[in-house]
Amino acid sequence: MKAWMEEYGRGHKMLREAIEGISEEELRFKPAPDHWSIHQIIIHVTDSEILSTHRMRKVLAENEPLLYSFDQDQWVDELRYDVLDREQHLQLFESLRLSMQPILDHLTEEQAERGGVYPDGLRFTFKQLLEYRVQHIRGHLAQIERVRDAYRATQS
Ligand code: NI
Repeated sequence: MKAWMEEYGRGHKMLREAIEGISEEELRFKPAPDHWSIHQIIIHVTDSEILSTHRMRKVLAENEPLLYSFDQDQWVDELRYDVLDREQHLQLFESLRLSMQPILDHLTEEQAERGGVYPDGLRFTFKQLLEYRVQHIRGHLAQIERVRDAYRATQS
């Protein structure tokens, strides 16, 4: 659990490092019409963080609450991620993670095992939700690398 918390705390730094020095053209590049640009990935990661921070707080505050998911592709289109401000979202992501830090610092074993249930009946504990947050960033960092490879391929 400690290692997950530590990486959770570094998520913002990892994202910043992954996009450091990348040109706006590359940040907006889409490997295919239905694939996300790095810009869109950053906004998605933040939107996902808004929902999951709420989810993590709900699990701690309420007794076996109902948890919600979102249709991520629909959000990209309907919220027009292309016109949203990336820097604002990076700051928001950082604030969300920082806001959880005192909660994590004082987390008891009982709290770590508290859970919530999705409409399909799947139950997740706070600990699992936290681990999923870390894996979510890992997955999207790998995706950013794939987009960068695809961009480089168009430049040669
Ligand atoms: Ni995602």
